[in-house]
Amino acid sequence: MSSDFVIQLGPCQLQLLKGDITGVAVDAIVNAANAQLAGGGGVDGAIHRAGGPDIMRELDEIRSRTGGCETGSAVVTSAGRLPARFVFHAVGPRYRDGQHGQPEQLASCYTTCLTLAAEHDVKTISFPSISTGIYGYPLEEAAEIAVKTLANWLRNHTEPVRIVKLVQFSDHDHDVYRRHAQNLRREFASGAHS
Ligand code: AR6
Repeated sequence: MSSDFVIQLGPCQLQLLKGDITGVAVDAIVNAANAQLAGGGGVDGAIHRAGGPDIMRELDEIRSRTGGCETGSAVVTSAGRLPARFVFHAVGPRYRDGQHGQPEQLASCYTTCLTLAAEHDVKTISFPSISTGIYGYPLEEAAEIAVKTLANWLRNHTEPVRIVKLVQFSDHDHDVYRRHAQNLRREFASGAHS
């Protein structure tokens, strides 16, 4: 699956792709998990189906040690049969009203995973559209948070991450992400962020 939209940020690229994240080869795949780390539907179900049972066995062990994972944070497992070394299981906020820290929690999913990437020498990482399925976060708001948070992080921290792939599952989602990424590219070109 090739990327049809790229923002170059110094040595790093932010790419947009449409398709199934479980088929995209990277060092780390980000999952949209729940606080119980219990598996579920959506991309979480797809990752466990494609990756096999080892991933849940590792999550069982993490859950018995820590009780789960806070919203806005993430835990690391190996990737089983997926074309990756790691899965970062990020817990996005369940949308209520866009208040009560939900935008910050969503942004924190992205920055936490990039921090984990740096700790695990991850050069390529893929993200689904966290919280915008079962958790009901409005796509427009979530896409803006995802694109801006990732681009700002990449502009300030380069090593070791080189390529961030944002993977949308539908044409509609892909169009919305493209629009937000195009806006951002225009802002960078006009120097608004320099
Ligand atoms: N590849 C890429 N994106 C996908 C795929 C896939 N194979 N499958 C779904 N998506 P969701 P959430 C998109 O619901 O909103 C689970 O039960 C999907 O179209 O997977 O964060 C967890 O266990 C949507 O755009 O995650 C939690 O309980 C995006 O992935 C809860 O759902 C996220 O949708 C988390 O809900």
